[in-house]
Amino acid sequence: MLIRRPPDIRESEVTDERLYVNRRQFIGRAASIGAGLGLVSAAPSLLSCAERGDAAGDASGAAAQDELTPYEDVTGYNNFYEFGTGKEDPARNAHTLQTRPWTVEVEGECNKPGVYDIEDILSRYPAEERIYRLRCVEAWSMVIPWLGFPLSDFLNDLEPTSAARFVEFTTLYDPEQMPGQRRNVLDWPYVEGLRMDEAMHPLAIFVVGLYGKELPNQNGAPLRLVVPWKYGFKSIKSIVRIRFMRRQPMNTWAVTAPNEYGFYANVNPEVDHPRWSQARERRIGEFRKRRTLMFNGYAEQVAHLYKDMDLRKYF
Ligand SMILES: Nc1nc2c(c(=O)[nH]1)N[C@H]1C(S)=C(S)[C@@H](COP(=O)(O)O)O[C@H]1N2
Ligand SMILES: [Mo]
Repeated sequence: MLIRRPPDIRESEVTDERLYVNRRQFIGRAASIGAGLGLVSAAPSLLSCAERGDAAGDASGAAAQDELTPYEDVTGYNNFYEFGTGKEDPARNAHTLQTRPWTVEVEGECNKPGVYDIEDILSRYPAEERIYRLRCVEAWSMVIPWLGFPLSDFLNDLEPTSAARFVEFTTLYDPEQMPGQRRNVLDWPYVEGLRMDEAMHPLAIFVVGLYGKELPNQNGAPLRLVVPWKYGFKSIKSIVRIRFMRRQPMNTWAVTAPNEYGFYANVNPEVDHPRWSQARERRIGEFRKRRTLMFNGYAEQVAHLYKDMDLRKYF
């Protein structure tokens, strides 16, 4: 099949005039603080990084040799239950989400609690491209050129105290904007959490865009987490609150089905989901099944975080 690369995507195919203007503003802002993400320069760098499998790609998680999942699939086949439970629902319904104005509330065990404006976050933390695999618990996967910045950059600036052992993230709750929240399919709002050392790992990023563009609503605009060695459900979308905690937070899927979804949710081909195997996965756009890799292929970088843990117990 034809795998489309970023330079092959014509502007008119992927966006409308309004988004185009937004994107120019977004990119202009990033460029003004030195990220150099101009549209013209972004495309060739995407191509060369993906094709060369160069050092930058390897450092960002060794996914550089993988074919990128086409833009249409990344933005058209989603899990975002706030907009429906079908894979095509988010792309169809997420236009009701208003991503400006947008604030992120910070609370708990840190010296800099407060309300942070998304514009300030975007201008303070330059977005860089990271090509990561995303492995959904439902045994499909994608390879996505995210635009984001290390989660640790932001968290460190909030000065967590020594009492902070976990960090919790919460999605917007607003059934007007998120019609899926009118049904009790999940315990709203969607909540996720990480242990502090996981959150500080350089592979964990806050994402603000993909394929060189502003993040589409269905992918979790304006700010989402991406933790590439964990099942996709840990990568919480449209975040409005961050809380530093002494105790392990609850997370939505573990609340919903505690025997099926744990807190850690590390990608692990050796621990099956109670209703299906996790040994293989289907890369979206392919027909053959691939072997699922331990920690989604990031074992070299992250296995030390779990070295004394029983991964069957802490699944
Ligand atoms: N708020 C929220 N975040 C969410 C979800 C969701 O339903 N609501 N789904 C998760 C799941 S199960 C996956 S696989 C990824 C999908 O991310 P993508 O649609 O950008 O590929 O988002 C995760 N983040
Ligand atoms: Mo998922």
